[in-house]
Formats: sequence, structure tokens, C-alpha cells
Amino acid sequence: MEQTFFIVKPDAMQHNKLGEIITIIEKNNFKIVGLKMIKANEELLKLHYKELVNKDFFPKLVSFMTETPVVVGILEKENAVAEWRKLIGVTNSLEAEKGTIRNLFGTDKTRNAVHGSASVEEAKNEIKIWLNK
Ligand code: IDP
Ligand code: MG
Repeated sequence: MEQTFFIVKPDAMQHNKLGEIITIIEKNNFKIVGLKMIKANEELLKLHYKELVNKDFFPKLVSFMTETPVVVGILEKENAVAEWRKLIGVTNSLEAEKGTIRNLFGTDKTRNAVHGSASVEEAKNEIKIWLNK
């Protein structure tokens, strides 16, 4: 079964939205097959966001992602990668479709509540980086 990787980001953790996000995950028939709370650091984020390290917003992104611990995990479903991206909405919370997780719980382009892998290969890399699997 296809797997994807998710992060409940610091803004959602600060707003006590972990439970609601987990409920949405389960109601949408994803199986949670890995789960961990972890405080990220710059080294980990440079691996996770390796294509973004030279962007002007990268320092702001690191600062945001290290505000509080995050919850990371593995989701399993048919077409998990695309299905999870559809459920979370586009990167900018202000443009995310109504009812998506980023629309419901995100604030803007940086503080967007959750992460979702963009491809099966990205998911495999991220699961290695965050969960050593
Ligand atoms: P994604 O999370 O929708 O896949 P990416 O382009 O991979 O979007 O960017 C990773 C994360 O970096 C975003 O989720 C968001 O938190 C942050 N980010 C992306 N683009 C911008 C931007 O233009 N300004 C500020 N933060 C950004
Ligand atoms: Mg991405």
C-alpha cells in the first residue's frame, strides 16, 4: 500500500489542533502506521527542505518549524501521496480550498498547519530522515 509522510507543524500544535487533524486523517480512511513527537532542528530541516535552503524565506521557515515540537507520521492508503495533498490543500493557507486542513487551521504561506510529501520518492526520503525507517 502506498505511504506518505505528514507533519503537524508548530502553529497547529500551538492551537491545540493535533486531535482534530488526527480525526480528519482517520475519517478520510488513512491508516496511521507510524507516529512520533519530535523537536526539529536546523540540521534536520536542511535535509527535509533541501530544495529550499537557498530561498530567502528559509531562515523564517526554520524559525517557525522549531518553535515547538511537531508530530510526524506515516499514512497508508491507496494513492496516499496525492490523497493527502488533496486533503491538506495548497501551500498558501489563504488560497487553500475551503474545508482543507490548511484552510481550516493554517494562517498564511509559512504557517500552514501541516506538511505532506509531494511524491512517493519524497515520502520515502522524509520517512528515513524523521523516523529512521
Ligand atoms: P508544500 O509544503 O506545499 O510542499 P513547499 O514549496 O515544499 O510547499 O514549501 C515548504 C514549506 O515552506 C511550506 O509548507 C511553507 O511552510 C514554507 N514556504 C513555502 N513557500 C514559502 C514562501 O514563499 N514564503 C514563506 N514560506 C514558504
Ligand atoms: Mg513540498
